[in-house]
Amino acid sequence: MKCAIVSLFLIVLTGTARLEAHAFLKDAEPGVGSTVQTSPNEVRIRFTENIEPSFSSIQVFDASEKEVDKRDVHLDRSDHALLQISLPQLKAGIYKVVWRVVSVDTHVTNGSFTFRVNR
Ligand SMILES: [Cu+2]
Repeated sequence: MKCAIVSLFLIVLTGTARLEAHAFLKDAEPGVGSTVQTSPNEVRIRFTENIEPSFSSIQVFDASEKEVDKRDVHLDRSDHALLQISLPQLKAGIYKVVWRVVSVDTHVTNGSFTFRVNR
């Protein structure tokens, strides 16, 4: 009987874990690992969950690790799963995007990717 209760408990736990929704990167612009021919005006990342903007960030670094974004990270007005940050005119090169977000369920996730500007 004790064993059955433990098993049931495990099933419930597993079920909960599967239903839990964390914010992961769904798609990005410029795309993950992509090459673009013109300097993008912004980096836009769409997540799988809505984002809490006050605790979320995107940073964009050039090859010398210098932050190049305009530090104005904000959510799209109508899509709260879409976080964006403005960029100045970028020179040709490889840029690294580092994101760290808190979804509305308060879970923290982070990641990074690169894109290349070919001009
Ligand atoms: Cu979550």
